[in-house]
Amino acid sequence: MMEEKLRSTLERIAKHHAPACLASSFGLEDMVLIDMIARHGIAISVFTLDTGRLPEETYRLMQKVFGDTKIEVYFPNQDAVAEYVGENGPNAFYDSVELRKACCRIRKVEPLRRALAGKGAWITGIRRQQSPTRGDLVEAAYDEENGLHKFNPLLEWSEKEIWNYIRAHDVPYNALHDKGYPSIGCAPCTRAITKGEDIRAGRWWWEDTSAKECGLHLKKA
Ligand code: ADX
Ligand code: SF4
Repeated sequence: MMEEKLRSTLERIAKHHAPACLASSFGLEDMVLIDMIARHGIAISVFTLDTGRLPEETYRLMQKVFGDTKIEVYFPNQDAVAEYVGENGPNAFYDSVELRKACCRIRKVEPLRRALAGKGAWITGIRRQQSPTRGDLVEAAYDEENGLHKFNPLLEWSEKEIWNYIRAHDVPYNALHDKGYPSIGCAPCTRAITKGEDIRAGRWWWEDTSAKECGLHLKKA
């Protein structure tokens, strides 16, 4: 039932908003979407933002996916990274929220702009339950910031429903999920969580909860 709805949603987006693309960080939700798109041959391209600081486990999964699905990989602007690291050092994101956001801007937000240029819509794996800041999101909206439609087709899926799909279709997933990492970003900015902690508690764990977004999904979509 949910799968049927997801399939028809993706097919509708592909048809009405071509060229449509999926933003993938190879998290569990993105793996569900990649599987759906590949299984049914839906005309949606897949891209990822390789920040250069991803965990080895993510690269291993990405390599596995490369076997069956074409992935467009976007990298940060080399000069911008060189300038930032030259001025502030490689791990300056721990020093202040400003420096952390500047790093995310260079390594994620600007490459995202390039990835979305010329596209009719983008699709994400965002779920409402992931974070209090995602409580008021909607499944489909115009993304003013990037100038195209944005779809969050898994918005109402629960973590259990995601896992059920992954297991039912034997979809590969990031090895870190079995080591206490429900939410995975860059290696230096992600840690495992302990029982009872919020699922995003391991992202930018040294910061206040209110600051914890990287800028990819800032605007109310
Ligand atoms: S983040 O804003 O905190 O980094 P999160 O990890 O929850 O985002 O992922 C939410 C969605 O954002 C993913 O399902 C994916 O669609 C997109 N996304 C996040 N990181 C990347 C990335 N590195 N490359 C492409 N898409 C990404
Ligand atoms: Fe930089 Fe950390 Fe943001 Fe990755 S998550 S872009 S390493 S600050």
